[in-house]
Amino acid sequence: AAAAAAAPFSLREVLDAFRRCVTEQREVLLEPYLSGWRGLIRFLQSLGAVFSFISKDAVAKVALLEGHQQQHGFVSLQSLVQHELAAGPAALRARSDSGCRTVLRLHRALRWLQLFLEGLRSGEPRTSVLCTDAYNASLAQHHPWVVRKAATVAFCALPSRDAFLEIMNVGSQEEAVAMLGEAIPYIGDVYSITQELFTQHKLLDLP
Ligand code: 1PX
Repeated sequence: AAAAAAAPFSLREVLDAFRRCVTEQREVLLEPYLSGWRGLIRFLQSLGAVFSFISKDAVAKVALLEGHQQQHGFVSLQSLVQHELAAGPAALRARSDSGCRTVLRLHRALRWLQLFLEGLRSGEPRTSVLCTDAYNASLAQHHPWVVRKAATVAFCALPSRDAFLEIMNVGSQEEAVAMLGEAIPYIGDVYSITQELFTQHKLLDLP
């Protein structure tokens, strides 16, 4: 049967989306932001079923944001925040389906990504250690014990660094490491602009 082979995809294009996010006015564009997340999720799904409880949550969050984006025509994170804040901070805090609280979850995960990619680039061969350290320094403090436990168990199923650089599909190990070096600052940029935006509007602790 002519099974549709999954298009080979490179992590280069995925990470490139985060470069396209930031405008000259230092706005974060939603379209490339969500497209970057969709690519990361696809990558995570290709790592196996052990990670599906993580990818399912990420898929739901991206879908929620796509819905808000389509409904209101938001172009940037800034316009989404402006729009939701207009109802007042109390109303925003009371909503469990707000774009802001959902972005905040992805934002914290983006910090994990930044730290994890820095670790991969550094040469440490034990990806589970890299992943656990990155997680403990970012998302873990926002997760209850049972989620932390499940995440830590899943991290043990991560492929080795060599295999990881391979499946990124960017070329040789050297090329993969060089690509990471180029991409990480763009991710850092998206992270710090969002962090500033959420700090400014006191949204960093949205329940
Ligand atoms: C070369 C590297 C590429 C690797 C790509 C991997 C993309 C990872 C995408 C992870 C997105 C995780 C979003 C988590 C958001 C979150 O914190 N959700 C929790 C809170 O949500 P709520 O709506 O209830 O307030 C929710 O409880 C999440 C549950 C699932 C477990 C989350 C564990 C996150 C671990 C992060 C890293 C995993 C990637 C490992 C493989 C490389």
